[in-house]
Amino acid sequence: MKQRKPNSTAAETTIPDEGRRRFLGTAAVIGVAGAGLTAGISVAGAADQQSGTAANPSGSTGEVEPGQLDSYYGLWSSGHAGEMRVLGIPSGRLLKRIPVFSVDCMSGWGITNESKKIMGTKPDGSLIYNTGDLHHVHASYKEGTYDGKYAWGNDKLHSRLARVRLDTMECDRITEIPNVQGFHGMFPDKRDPVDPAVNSTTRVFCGAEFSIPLPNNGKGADDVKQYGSLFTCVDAETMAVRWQCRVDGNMDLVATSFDGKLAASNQYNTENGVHYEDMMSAERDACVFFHIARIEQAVKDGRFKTIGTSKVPVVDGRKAANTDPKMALTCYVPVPKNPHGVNATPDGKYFICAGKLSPTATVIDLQQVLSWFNGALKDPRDTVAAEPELGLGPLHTAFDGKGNAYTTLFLDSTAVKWNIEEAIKAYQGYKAAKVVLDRLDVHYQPGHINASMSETTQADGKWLAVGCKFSKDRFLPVGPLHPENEQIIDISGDEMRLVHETPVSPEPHDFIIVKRDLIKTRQVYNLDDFPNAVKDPKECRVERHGKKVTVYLTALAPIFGLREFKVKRGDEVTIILTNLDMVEDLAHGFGIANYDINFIVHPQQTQSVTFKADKAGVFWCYCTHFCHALHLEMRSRMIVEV
Ligand code: K7E
Ligand code: CUA
Ligand code: CA
Repeated sequence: MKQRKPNSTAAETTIPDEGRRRFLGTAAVIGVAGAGLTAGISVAGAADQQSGTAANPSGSTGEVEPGQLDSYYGLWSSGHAGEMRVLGIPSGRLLKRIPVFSVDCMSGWGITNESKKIMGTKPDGSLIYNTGDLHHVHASYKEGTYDGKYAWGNDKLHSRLARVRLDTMECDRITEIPNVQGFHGMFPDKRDPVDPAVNSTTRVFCGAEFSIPLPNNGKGADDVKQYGSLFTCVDAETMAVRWQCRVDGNMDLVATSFDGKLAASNQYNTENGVHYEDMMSAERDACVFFHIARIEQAVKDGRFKTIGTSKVPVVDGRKAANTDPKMALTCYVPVPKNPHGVNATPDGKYFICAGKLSPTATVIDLQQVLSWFNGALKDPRDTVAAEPELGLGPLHTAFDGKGNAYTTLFLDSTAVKWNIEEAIKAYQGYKAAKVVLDRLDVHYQPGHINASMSETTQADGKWLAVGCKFSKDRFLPVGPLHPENEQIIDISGDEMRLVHETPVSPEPHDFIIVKRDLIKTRQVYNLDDFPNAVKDPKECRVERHGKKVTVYLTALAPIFGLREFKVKRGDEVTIILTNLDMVEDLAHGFGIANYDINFIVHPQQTQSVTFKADKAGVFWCYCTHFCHALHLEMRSRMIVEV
């Protein structure tokens, strides 16, 4: 197998001159702000920069020259780091880490009252969870392509679904899913629901990998028959859990159809095994399909139960309860041994399940699945349109919008390009079908793979990223754990060409690559969006109600509104801090020595923290984020009196 090198030096992106000028203009304003107090600058530059997307002519190196912008946002998972990451694509440059499930001083995530409210707290005010495991990132759709509104990430560890708003690229909601463990695959609707009477907003569908006793209340641990897995539907806007559907076996990844009718999850444990060996005894497992409209009708009709203390309606999608296809909520399509990954083709016709323990990928025809649900097709296996042999350890599949699929082969350390229609012809017995078009070594053991705009109607066939689980010898060693390796591949030509690679902190799983002009970010908050904002330095003060003390503070470079404030030992202190600066990128930090508090507040934003003043003395509070030539002088004193 070959490994190809880049062969040209074509620059990747250009910014239109107009956007460029405004960008430089905004940067200059920051400099001015540094010298004094500038107000009233509206920040439109960033939106302008995002217009226009450069092509990658075949032969591009993927190199983005200094000062140039990437043409895509990569929204990356981070696994046990618990955060979402933003990479520029094709450069692979890390642009931002978005804290989601883990505490992070960069933003004060898990430290401010506002972030704690999103993350969830115990009665004593401490976080319910300090850890997470974010595997999958998917963004909101409108009419088959990204609308730039939200991105979601799952927490496999504590079964939570988080939402990140894409205008600020900050997490705004986290929902815990009841009665499941190992919440793994997740995918939002790709269009507004078919029947507006049944549901008014789009949904996010969630699979659960581990079965648990239902209810999980300390009884039934030894009775496998009481174990089950639930497929969950969450409302995209309210983030409330709408309904759940109990299945036989487990679930892994999730895909949704472009017409809003079907969702599916691959199942590797149809054996309902509790131990490792048991999960591999069957030659075939399944891809379970959900008939969404029927499930929502069943919920509406009251044909559901609830489990344990949860009020969420649970419908029965198990085989025994769904023997009549015309009434069935679920359809179990047999696919070879322990599949992993299920992906929807951008033409809306097929779901593709990768084989993992089978060297195949299974192409399932969605029209045929609907036929089965209508009683026109007897055997669910007849929904399979193709099952090409690709190589060892197929895991995930991406698309170029030209009828080709790209599948990672974990054991072969290869990405394989194959043609879907040719695979269908081969399955129908056409001997001359040319299924596999190209193979490329990747380094090493690839898991997820994705292409620019892959699972949208705008799949553009430009860039492919491969998340390699092991980098081995590719980077300077840094102790026992090597970085992972995200490899960027040009797929604009007939052959895949590796253009470069980026080491990333372990361990990302899934990611998506979104055209940059589909995401419009904002840089300055609206002061009025914060009811507790301190709108003028003159409003800075200390208010006491018994042992509860509130400190109202402003930050305006390079000065905090109070040079000092006094509280008493034993007080419960709440500090409310508003950043009155109005210029993009002019964040201030607030750290209190020996009090374990550190957060930042963005222009026109208000953040607060609450803590017990349990140590007497003088404690410097200083700006922890470089903001100004006099940043070091930007301080206040908290005096805790005995
Ligand atoms: Cu790593 Cu998407 Cu959790 Cu496959 S999953 S590799
Ligand atoms: Cu304000 Cu540094
Ligand atoms: Ca199995």
